[in-house]
Amino acid sequence: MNDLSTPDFKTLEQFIIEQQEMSGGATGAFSRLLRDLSVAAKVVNRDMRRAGLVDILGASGEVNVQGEVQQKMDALAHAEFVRALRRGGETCLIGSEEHAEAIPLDGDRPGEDGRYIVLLDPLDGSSNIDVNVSVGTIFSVYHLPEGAAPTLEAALQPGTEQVAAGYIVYGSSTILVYTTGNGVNGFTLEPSIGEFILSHPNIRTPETGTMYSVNEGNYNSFEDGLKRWIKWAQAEDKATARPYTTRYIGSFVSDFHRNLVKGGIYIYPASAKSPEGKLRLMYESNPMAFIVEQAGGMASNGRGRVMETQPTALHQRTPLYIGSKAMVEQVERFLAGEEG
Ligand code: P6P
Repeated sequence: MNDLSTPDFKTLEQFIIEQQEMSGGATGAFSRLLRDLSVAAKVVNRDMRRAGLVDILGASGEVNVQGEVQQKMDALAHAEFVRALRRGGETCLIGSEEHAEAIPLDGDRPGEDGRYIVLLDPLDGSSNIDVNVSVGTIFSVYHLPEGAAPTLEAALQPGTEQVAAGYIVYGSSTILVYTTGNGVNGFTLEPSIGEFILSHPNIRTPETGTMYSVNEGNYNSFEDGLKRWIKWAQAEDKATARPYTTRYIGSFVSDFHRNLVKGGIYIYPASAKSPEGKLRLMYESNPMAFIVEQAGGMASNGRGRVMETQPTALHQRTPLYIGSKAMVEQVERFLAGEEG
């Protein structure tokens, strides 16, 4: 007996198959890759929810390539995504924040090596886990170029070449948001049936906003244009809804998701502590840039489009100004000395 009280819903799997059927000639490999990522996300979500109960909190004592003390959940999340992608057989190479080198995967189906490259921040913001602040996974997908070997060189493609990008935020709900270049859609995990359900169809980010996310503790070493913009945002002016509101969680995926839905800008600029910025280009900035552009927003390194950066290293960093288009454009004008 169908429980008519349950509102009709569409699962991520159904959505992926619909998208596949709309893209003529699709082999299903890409759909299987997205499924592999969603399965790993469910496992990481399960472990995240237990983190407080099972001894997987706190630092593993290892340091990752960034020199950051690796949280145990970081290591577990990395292992889970690698396991799921290796098992799925659609991926030939992984680049991960938690691993110094790119990781080649031999397809589990001999002779059918995967055609996709996946770049991954398995658990961004993991230093927040011990204090129960939401964290997230970020992924970026490229094709292996025709005739190329699955090496780091094949992975170092500009963000404009991405075929998909997404994130999972493990917050009050667990939400998976992704794009394949045809808009942005969000799915909320329904734990009672273990399915991601379409909850945020065709996300469009507001053209502007009144929230900004930046670590103002580094203010003194910001470049002048950014200092002037921050003071502009803090000035009293009812006509432009100022002063703006600061919201900075210290977890990029969470700040990004809030700004995507409500409007706002996230800024991690170059500073004395982080001369190249802190956010990584390949598996944080580029995937979020793809998503925000597909939702009508903008992502800049302060001087130009982040996704047009030609990468030279897997873990390279970039200054990042990302969110509502009008806000990013205005900060760029302040940085160029054309406003303020
Ligand atoms: P800070 C987490 O380590 C992270 O990469 C982002 O998730 C977050 O926005 C940023 O760093 C926080 O860095 O220097 O402000 O503590």
